[in-house]
Amino acid sequence: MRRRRSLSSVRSAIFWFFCVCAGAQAALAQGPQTTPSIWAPDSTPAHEIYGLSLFVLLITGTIFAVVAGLLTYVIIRYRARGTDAEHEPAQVYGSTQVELAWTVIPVLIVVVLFLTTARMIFAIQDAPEPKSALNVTVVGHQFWWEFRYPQLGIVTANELHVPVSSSALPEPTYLRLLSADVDHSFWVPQLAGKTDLIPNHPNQLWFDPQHTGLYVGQCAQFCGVEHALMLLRVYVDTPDQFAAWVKNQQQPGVQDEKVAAGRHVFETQACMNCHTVTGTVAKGTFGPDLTHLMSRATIASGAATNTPDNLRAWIRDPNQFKPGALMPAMQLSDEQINELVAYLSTLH
Ligand code: HEC
Ligand SMILES: [Cu+2]
Repeated sequence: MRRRRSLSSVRSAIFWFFCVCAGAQAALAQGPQTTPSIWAPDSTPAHEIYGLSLFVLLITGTIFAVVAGLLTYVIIRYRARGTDAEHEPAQVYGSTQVELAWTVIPVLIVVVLFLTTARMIFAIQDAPEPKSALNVTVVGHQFWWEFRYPQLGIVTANELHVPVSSSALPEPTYLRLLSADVDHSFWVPQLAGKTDLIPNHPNQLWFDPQHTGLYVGQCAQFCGVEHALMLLRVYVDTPDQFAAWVKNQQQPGVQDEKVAAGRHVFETQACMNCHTVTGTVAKGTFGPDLTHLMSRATIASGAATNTPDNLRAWIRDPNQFKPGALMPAMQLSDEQINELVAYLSTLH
């Protein structure tokens, strides 16, 4: 029995050792990862958080190794042998020195952890915003993200585009975090720490991604039934890609006569009460702006890829992808849905 307990300490020590190795290895990978990763920071705040977590892991890992090591030693060295069990060993009570040691040392350790963490939080939060910074207002909605670029006059949803920020040309992105309903949390672990979007309490977050590509994240605060399908995509573009994206987003919705039937359905059904297509009568703001729907790779906050089939299925019944999503199934005919999808497919 005792031998087995010491074995399990050894086993968990090995487990932790492998965790740290796996983390260190993943950290060597550069650039965006396909799943949210805390092991591959790629922006200043994320690097700072990563460094701090390694420091915390080192301290707690050392404590674990010392305690587990002593425990293992004592269990093996002083295990019951032969007739030992018949006599109770000498009992020792109270030692001021030992008690002081095991009180003062942990308090000191906690103070060190607290101070390093607090210092890092303030260093990130107080970083002065450079003139070259891009400002984006993020509004959390049940269960999607609204992105507004006040300097550029752009409104989009779910897929954030930002420029890459190199040391030669620093162009960090500063997010102002708001919420339209409940508490959400913006978390793209490779770029920055999680920060909540609280109604009536604007928060701020910044990052300066060092590589181009797609960084993924998610809402990290339970905000309702579809919380788990409130995914985040941050595209880090080269300066040219970003300028082209901005130029396209600033255009009004394309008006193609070939899809007038679908546009008519859109503007005579409730769609227009909840969605905006700039340049048309549709000015709703309850749901995502659809002016450039086709510039997005996914729909419904990453719940499905943006294909005509998925759009059809989504409009027929949003609950198929996202049970609890706040867009109603509108009981439209197949013909109306096909016309709608043809129209939406022109919104590049
Ligand atoms: C009551 C308001 C409401 C109405 C009416 C409505 N929608 Fe929506 N729509 C939403 C909301 C909210 C979402 C976001 C759902 C989510 O991701 O959780 C959405 C999402 C979408 C999306 C995905 C957009 C994206 O970028 O993720 C499309 C496309 C869409 N709606 C089309 C339509 C069409 C077409 C109609 C009319 C047939 C319509 N909607 C009617 C509220 C509405
Ligand atoms: Cu949320």
